[in-house]
Amino acid sequence: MKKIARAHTNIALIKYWGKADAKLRLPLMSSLSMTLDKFYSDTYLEKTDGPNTFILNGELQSNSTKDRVFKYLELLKNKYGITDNLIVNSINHVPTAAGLASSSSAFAALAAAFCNYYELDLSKKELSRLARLGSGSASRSIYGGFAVWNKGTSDESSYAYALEEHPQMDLHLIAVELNAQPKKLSSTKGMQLAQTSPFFKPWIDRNDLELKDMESAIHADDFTKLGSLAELNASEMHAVNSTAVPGFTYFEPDTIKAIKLVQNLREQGIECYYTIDAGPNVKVLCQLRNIKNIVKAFETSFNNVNIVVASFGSGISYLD
Ligand code: 2P0
Repeated sequence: MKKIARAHTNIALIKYWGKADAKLRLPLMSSLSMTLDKFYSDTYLEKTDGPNTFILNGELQSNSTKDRVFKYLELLKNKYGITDNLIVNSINHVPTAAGLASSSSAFAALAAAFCNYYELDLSKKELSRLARLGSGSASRSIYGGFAVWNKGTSDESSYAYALEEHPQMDLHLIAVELNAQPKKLSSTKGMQLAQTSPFFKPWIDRNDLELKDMESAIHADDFTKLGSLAELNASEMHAVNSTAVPGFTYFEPDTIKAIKLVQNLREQGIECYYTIDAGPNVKVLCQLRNIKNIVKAFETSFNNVNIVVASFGSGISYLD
């Protein structure tokens, strides 16, 4: 049996930023993402006579990361009537240099490793639902290419599906790490607070329209439309953060500098768009012909910036 489950991280072009049900991780909006090739988590399980154990990148974990993994493991075990204690072995191939969160790949890989280990034979839809219970964005990492997480209204109806698993679109993502410090406000807390913004409801009301527009940009292979919509959606997410009560921001001064750089590059005819998640780092969407110039511009404008260029990654896979 192939024992390692591999899941790639994904970046939302239409963001998930609010829960309708925190326990079931049902979102307030549907989201759409691009799975990335360069960043992934490999996970496998072993039974143990000792207590549950989590080993990440070869190191025994004893912090809050471990608590979240064990809580999820208990949920999986209870759901399928399993009483074994387990060792979770994970390797995150998400370079710290990328400044990307790894919870999407981590919980997708763990869900897949568990189902694989116990030969549960779940459909991808069921696996997506299960991964969602670990971390919302993990529901989308079951698939390669473009995935949509349909918000649904219940555990059964909230899952992701593949919009296009092997897109031919000329789309690349330049992950720019401006700041390697761990974020001060978790996504879970940030998305709770965001709901106090007077602009939160108007934003949610636009979700169907933005999702439909993004899907049609993908189907039409329209990079300009895709990039503009992704940038708008990310800006809306950060606008509701800054107008929450109390307001907050994930931006650092360098984040603003990077936004301006993207705008300047665009004015010079180098087409690119930014998207930003729950942290200060910036991801730049662009086409192949502009990668070199954009990377050069970031290296010139920032000292010691870490840059990783990614494109489409695949869905869940299993390895020996
Ligand atoms: C997303 N993010 O759609 C959004 C955009 C960050 C900004 O999903 O609480 O770690 O585990 O369900 O998935 C980060 O939140 O949140 C996230 P939980 P998750 O990718």
